Amino acid sequence: MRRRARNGQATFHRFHGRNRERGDNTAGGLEGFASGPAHSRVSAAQDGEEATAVTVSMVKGQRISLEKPGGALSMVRMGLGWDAVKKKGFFGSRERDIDLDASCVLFADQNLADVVYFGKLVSDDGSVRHTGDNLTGAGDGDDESVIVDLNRLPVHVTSLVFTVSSFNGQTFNEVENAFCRLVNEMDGGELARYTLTGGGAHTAMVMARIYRHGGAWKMNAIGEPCHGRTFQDMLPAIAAHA
Ligand SMILES: [Ca+2]
Repeated sequence: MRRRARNGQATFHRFHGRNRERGDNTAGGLEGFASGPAHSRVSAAQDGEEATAVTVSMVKGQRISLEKPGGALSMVRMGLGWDAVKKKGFFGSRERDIDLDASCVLFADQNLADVVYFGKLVSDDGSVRHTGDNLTGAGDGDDESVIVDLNRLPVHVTSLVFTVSSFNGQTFNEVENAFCRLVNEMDGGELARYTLTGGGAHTAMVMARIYRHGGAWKMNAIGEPCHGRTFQDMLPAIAAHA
């Protein structure tokens, strides 16, 4: 779904010409990641589907391997969801729609390679696809998703950083139940989930990264608050996690 109210979308494609800056605090704050899952639970997967039997509930900074027992992952979906905080008022509780936008920034080492977001739903090579803009956060489950065909991803792409940003500048104090979760798109099994807690005066978050590591894929729960209404505003913060 496109929103005509968003003027200047075409200019976003100019990011290819931007300076490819890298934050100088690249590793800062990432060293203390947890060594194991916060907890695991058994999902509704049927007997025998070992690969999808466990969801890892990730904590901020945690890294996990995404290797499946018995075979590599081929297609994954990063689903992002949120709800608007319900505010109690004179006429009862009400909620104001909040339009968060999921973006996925592709990096080749530290260089920006491509981006997928509401204004560009498919990566140049077709391997990364955004399922479309959600303007309100209404409903349960994933509000916006990015599907990644890991096998089709060019070999020079080394990491994908997933962000959410608040298009109308509303802060995370107006957001609740925000999460991202990585799903095996082939069977629907949830591989990992990272839930945000607390609000905050920020308007954007670097949520997570999936990256190549020794020929395998890993996921890193980042959870770094930042500011920006689009991924462009957040590029220095995003690049620090490339
Ligand atoms: Ca949106």
